[in-house]
Amino acid sequence: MKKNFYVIFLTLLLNSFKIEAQIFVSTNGDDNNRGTIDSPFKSITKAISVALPGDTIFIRGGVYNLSSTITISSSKSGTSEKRYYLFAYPGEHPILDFSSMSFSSSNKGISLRASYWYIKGLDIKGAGDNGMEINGGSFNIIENCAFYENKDSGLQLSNGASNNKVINCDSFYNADPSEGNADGFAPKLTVGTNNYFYGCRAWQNSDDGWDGYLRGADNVTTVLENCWSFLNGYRKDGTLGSGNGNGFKMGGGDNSNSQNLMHHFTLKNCLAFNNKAKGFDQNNNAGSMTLLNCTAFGNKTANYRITRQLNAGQQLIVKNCISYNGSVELGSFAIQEKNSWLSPFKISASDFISTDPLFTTAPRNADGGLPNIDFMHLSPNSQFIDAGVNVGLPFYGNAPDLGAFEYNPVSSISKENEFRKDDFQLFQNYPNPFNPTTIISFYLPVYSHIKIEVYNILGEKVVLLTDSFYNAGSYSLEWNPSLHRLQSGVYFIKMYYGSSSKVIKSLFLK
Ligand SMILES: [Ca+2]
Ligand SMILES: [Ca+2]
Ligand SMILES: [Ca+2]
Ligand SMILES: [Ca+2]
Repeated sequence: MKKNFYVIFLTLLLNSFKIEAQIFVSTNGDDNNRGTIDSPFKSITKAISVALPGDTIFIRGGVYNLSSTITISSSKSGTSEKRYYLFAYPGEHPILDFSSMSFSSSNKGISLRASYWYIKGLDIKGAGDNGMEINGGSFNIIENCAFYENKDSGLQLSNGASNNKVINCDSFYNADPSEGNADGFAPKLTVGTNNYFYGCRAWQNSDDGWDGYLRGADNVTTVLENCWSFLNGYRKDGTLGSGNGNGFKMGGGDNSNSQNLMHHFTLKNCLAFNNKAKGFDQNNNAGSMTLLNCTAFGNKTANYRITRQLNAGQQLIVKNCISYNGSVELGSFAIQEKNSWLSPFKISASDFISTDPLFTTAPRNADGGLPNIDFMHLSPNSQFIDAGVNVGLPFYGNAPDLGAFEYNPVSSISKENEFRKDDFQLFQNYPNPFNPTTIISFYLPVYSHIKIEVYNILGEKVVLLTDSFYNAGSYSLEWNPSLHRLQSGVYFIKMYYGSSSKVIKSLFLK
């Protein structure tokens, strides 16, 4: 009795002083426990049932085998001042495995009907429908979650869901039995307005990477920034599926959209490649579409296809975009500027450091950001560097570049070698800046022909450091620019191997 008194007293105290609680869930917990770190609950639903606005539910690592939907009802909404937090415990990796669910539209993994939740760090797999559906909820943040092997779209936004932010999430291998419905991210059908995706990846979903097809909703806006969509329409095993297979599908409606429904899309710094059908696809959207600094590569049907006339007063704006190895089909109404298919550009593989997508599914950085890889990044001599028009996005150098990846030798290169255990590596020279000599180290996973050249700031080759065959392993070269009568300044050191190359930036200070 005494203990109960204290619990009641403490609860009153917590409520009256609005002290946020931490509630813990663990695979070895028990719902009769107190929900503390030492006495965790077993089920997420139990934690949700006792949580109050401002509370944080921490999910400990491990696999949670779940067979019924976790519903967060609208009565559990927070406020802009006091969210609910549903977080992976820091440094741990909870996997919510719904694989025992049968295929059914009512078998979502998480059904988020509330607003002002912040959900972070969860894997959600195997659900009988969506991995997560935001059903009418607004102002939620979904960060660093992965949705995979669900039997409909990984993350769907429905029933007026608006003003949600989806940050650094992955959605892949989602497939419905017919293969025609499961998208990676689906702000579609009855979605609300002003939803935002940042740093997300969608790959090998049976239907589309993103899908903004409308039925019920109209005149809604979705914004995507720094998102990648690839190999949609292909199965987990890599074989061709029967779904639509578009990268970013921006709209449409029934009967080729005879209702002229509008899904206004803005895509900035987005990348679509190797999708079964189109990279950036209008799908009869009658609303405005703005594509800034996007890159499309190798999409089978078309890299860009936006040809249907828009509703009066709507605009298609395409600026600073790149298309490589695929067609561009834009209506004459498009407002275009500085795209790679326009004069005077003539695109080629040499514009890119790498066109090999090998690492695009690599693990994310520690901060949850997309992996730092050189795929479709501009090579130091590319015609597209500083060749764009100012569209209000941050840029380096004298002007914006074309494409999804602004060329920034200093930061992009220093981070570049973070996770390449099986790949060729060219390490940042040391010391740097340097005088009089510096060490250039590189690593080869296999016996290779290696050429290392140095270029000045004008892109002129000034030194050949090596051109030879090397066994697998690590090597170091010492370089003394004075021996080549070079002046102080920036030099780019470029290693060629096979048909690829890597580059680092160095600073020689005499
Ligand atoms: Ca469904
Ligand atoms: Ca479809
Ligand atoms: Ca679709
Ligand atoms: Ca630039």
